[in-house]
Amino acid sequence: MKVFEPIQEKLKIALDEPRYEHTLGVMYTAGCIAMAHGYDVPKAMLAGLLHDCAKCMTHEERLELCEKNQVAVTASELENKALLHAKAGAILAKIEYDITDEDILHAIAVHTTGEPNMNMLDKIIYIADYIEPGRDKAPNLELVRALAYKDLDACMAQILYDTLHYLQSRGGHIDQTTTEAYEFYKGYRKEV
Ligand code: DGI
Ligand code: FE
Ligand code: FE
Repeated sequence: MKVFEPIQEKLKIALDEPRYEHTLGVMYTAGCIAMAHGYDVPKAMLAGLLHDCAKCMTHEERLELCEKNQVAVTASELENKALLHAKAGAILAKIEYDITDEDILHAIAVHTTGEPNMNMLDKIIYIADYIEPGRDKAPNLELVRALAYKDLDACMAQILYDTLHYLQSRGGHIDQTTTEAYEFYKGYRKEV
């Protein structure tokens, strides 16, 4: 959409090419999921477009960004460098891309771990990130893609279940928020 072009031009410079491609995938997928559930489509697209805006900075740059904006970094985010781009992304979306909508900033902040009791935009972005067309490695992708348009909570439950299993198999530290999110959503999971 024309209104997103200035942001797209900026992101094209801030991100590497595969990440920019992924970002467009998430933008369109978030728009589609929003349509299916009667949510504000441009708002979901904008959140999708910006969700990984801090992904291609260094860990040090992300730490500095948090510090300068008085945002606390957890021990888990210090230890697991894959996590901080979500929180840093929300800060960057606000100060660098002039986003004032708190729902969009929140959806960006929680897009990696999820959290208990997410609002509709949070779920749309979390799910779009996992199922966008460029993703091909996740287990149960066909099921999760179908659920995205039918039942957001069941979809969340399945993605969190598969993500926890993946993280466990990798043997890395699992962020407490990811576990809490799964505990919240697991009751919605449909047996596969
Ligand atoms: O930024 P993307 O690659 O598009 O996707 P994302 O924001 O979901 O980040 C995925 C990465 O985050 C992946 O490397 C796994 C990691 N991750 C997600 N939850 C946890 C986690 N890593 C740790 N250590 N603990 C978690 O709970
Ligand atoms: Fe991300
Ligand atoms: Fe992403």
